[in-house]
Amino acid sequence: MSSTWHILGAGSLGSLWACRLARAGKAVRLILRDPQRLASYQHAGGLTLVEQDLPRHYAIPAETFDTPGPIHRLLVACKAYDAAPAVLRLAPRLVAGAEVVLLQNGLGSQDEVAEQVPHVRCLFASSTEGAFREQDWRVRFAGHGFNWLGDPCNPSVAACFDDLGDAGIPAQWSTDILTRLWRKLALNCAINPLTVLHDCRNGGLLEHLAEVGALCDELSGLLQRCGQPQAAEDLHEEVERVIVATAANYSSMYQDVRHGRRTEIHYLLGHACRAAARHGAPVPRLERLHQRLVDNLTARGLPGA
Ligand code: NAD
Ligand code: KPL
Repeated sequence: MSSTWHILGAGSLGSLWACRLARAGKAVRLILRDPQRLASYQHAGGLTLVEQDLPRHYAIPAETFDTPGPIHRLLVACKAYDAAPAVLRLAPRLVAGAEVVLLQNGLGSQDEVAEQVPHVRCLFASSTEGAFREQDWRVRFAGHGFNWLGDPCNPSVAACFDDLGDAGIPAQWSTDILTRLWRKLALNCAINPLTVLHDCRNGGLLEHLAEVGALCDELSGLLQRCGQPQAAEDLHEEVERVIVATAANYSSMYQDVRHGRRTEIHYLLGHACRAAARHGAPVPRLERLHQRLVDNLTARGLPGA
């Protein structure tokens, strides 16, 4: 198996991972959307990663979907709604047993990808690192955090995992990655939609703690019904802790909406509501919240899914 990392999605997190892997001497290749994007990238001459105000340039090679050649190791770093269609285009190049790391927030997109490429090993990731694009091909590392990777179908550590340590990417192999993803999803469901609806920073929810608490109760019940009791433990307390600790920040969903970008609602609140329906769990508050958010997004001309 080749150890070259192909990176699909040269946005915020994709660039952050690509630059760290490349500077550790790992072979990295970016997969760009089309020849126009490739030309724009080649004109820039590489990616720039800004860390602690210091920009550094990385001349990482790039290609498009149509470039021939097998892929053994793929990092999927696009948004949840783009992941499955993008991976499908690469399916013919992915060798049997290739390792595919899925960086998407929320749940649902990982299964969509796995359905498209049953011949590869999908590794689910949950990241608390923060990065954003300052301009095309230039990304700022904004918040140190951590990454958990795991495979819900196979507890053995993936071969690609050692590269992360070598590259200084803080990560742990997790045998309960679904629990981690559910917990993060629940936190995001309790905080992010309300920040959009109340048009506030995370700290603004301190004025709506009853509403937050009622959502946490429903989310905890849902997690139990979905066989994720650990993800439900002390959820309400952690949500309040996160609201206080990130009081000055705008949630990721708030920022998407503010910049007129499509949100990942389908893989967050949408996933929670679909899971509730499948398990026959009544979640009237989550459903009402989902409807209010869809209405709000639609009124702004943004997709409600
Ligand atoms: P982003 O929008 O900055 O980057 C996504 C990139 O994928 C873009 O450059 C886009 O052009 C590219 N892309 C989309 N479809 C493509 C295709 N078909 N072919 C090639 N490229 C394609 O997104 P991001 O912020 O890096 O987020 C990626 C995922 O990571 C999301 O699910 C997000 O929720 C999650 N996440 C992000 C952060 C963060 O700080 N940015 C933190 C934690 C989790
Ligand atoms: O992850 C977050 C986000 O903004 O997406 C936090 C800060 C936890 C709020 O849900």
